[in-house]
Amino acid sequence: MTDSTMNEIVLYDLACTKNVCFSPIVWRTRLMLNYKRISYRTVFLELPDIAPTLSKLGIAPHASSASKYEYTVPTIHHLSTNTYIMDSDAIASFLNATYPDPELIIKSELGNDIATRVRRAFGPAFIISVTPREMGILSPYAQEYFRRTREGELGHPLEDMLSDNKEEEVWERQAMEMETASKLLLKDQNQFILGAQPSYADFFITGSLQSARTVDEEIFERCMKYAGLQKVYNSCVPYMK
Ligand SMILES: N[C@@H](CCC(=O)N[C@@H](CS)C(=O)NCC(=O)O)C(=O)O
Repeated sequence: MTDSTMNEIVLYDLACTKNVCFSPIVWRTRLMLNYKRISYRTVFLELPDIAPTLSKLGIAPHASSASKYEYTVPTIHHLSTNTYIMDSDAIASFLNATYPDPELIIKSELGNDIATRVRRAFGPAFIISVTPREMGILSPYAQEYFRRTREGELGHPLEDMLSDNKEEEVWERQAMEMETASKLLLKDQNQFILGAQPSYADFFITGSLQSARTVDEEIFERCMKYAGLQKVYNSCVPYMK
């Protein structure tokens, strides 16, 4: 069974006022769907509607030991088998098993190592620069939820992250590690991290960059000064839609 437009999958994604995908995690799934040329349609959910919508579909919540939130996007509905899958890693495994061609390498020592080093280098700056600015692209309804839940986790107002030059300090503090991570991405002559074809590691990095770009173009431009990130991002542009 497919839906009326013959899509194979419904992708539950996170809504924003720009009406595009902005979650770095959903971008990983989206890039994979696009790379494998799987037809899908998107259902954008406002943050506070994720749990009520997905629970109503009969999806079991995440175990509390596995996730801060009971329900999350990305979630997919594979229409022909009527299977719902929540969690990007589980979705990636399912897509690779169900649509093996073209193959996408999800786990590899080199890919994991590089993605981890890029995350360690850029992650702290992304948290400070991106998180508070997400408020700028959420609807008032989602803003209230986002502020309440994230400030509850952080233990302070979102705006504090941008006060007292904290943002510049973290980018400066991380600069050397960022440069090292960027060089690592340039080491190989191949277009992608693991060779001539993309892998999940490329999508991990590109998803975060595209998310930052949607939240605030300046953060993205700052990242693009690192040639390694620029190379990965540009290589993945064909799979972005
Ligand atoms: N482990 C999950 C994490 C997904 C996740 O945290 N998604 C966020 C959006 S980026 C979410 O759905 N949050 C629900 C909430 O804040 O209530 C995965 O990899 O899919």
